[in-house]
Amino acid sequence: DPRAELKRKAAIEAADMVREGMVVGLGSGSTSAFMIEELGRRWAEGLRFCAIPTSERSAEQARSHGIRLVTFATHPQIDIDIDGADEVERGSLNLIKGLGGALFREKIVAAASRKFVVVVDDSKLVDRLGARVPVPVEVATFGWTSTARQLEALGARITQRMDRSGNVFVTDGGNMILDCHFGEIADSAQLQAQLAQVVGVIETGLFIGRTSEVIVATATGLQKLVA
Ligand code: DER
Repeated sequence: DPRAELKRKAAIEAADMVREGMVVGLGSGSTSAFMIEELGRRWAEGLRFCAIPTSERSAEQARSHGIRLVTFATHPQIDIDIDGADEVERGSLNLIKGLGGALFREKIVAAASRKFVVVVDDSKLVDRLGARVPVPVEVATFGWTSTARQLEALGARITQRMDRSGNVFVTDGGNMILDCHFGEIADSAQLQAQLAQVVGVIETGLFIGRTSEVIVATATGLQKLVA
């Protein structure tokens, strides 16, 4: 993946923002994996911090580096959350996340963080959310076909998220994901409000007004976008 090197550079830049003693939100996905690997290197060099992971997969990777994991029970306030995104809207820095299936815990961690830093390569930048990817929506399994009909009434074409072996994907929280294809979204804040009202919807991959800054890796270097 030629973009892997770009993602890695951006992830290292983000990892550099973690200071001694911080409580760190660990994102999920391939870019976050580079960031966790870099934090593992810094932990091995003696940097001490603690972390709250946004997925079992990220937790496993952090544990393999010996990084100290904590929970919200003891650490309700996170200093910096570093995560990837599937789309970043230019200007607003609103996001679509969740193609990795971790959006529910990712949004909880982002919402609990003083600073939410998003790390992407420039292929993720769009003029309008929805341009390239659907909005992942985490729904309760109970009554999901009825929830799906309500989402279709809002204009979504729906695909049920499946896992690699072709079974229905189950999130870390035990729920399902319906990928909602809206096409370009004119007003993502309004859509988020509408989706959140649908009974059976647990959380959506629309991250509106939450981004502190975005580190973008391009072929010619790193860019920093600030909300
Ligand atoms: O699922 C997610 O929200 C991931 O963070 C995703 O948005 C980014 O994954 P990537 O870094 O592998 O592209």
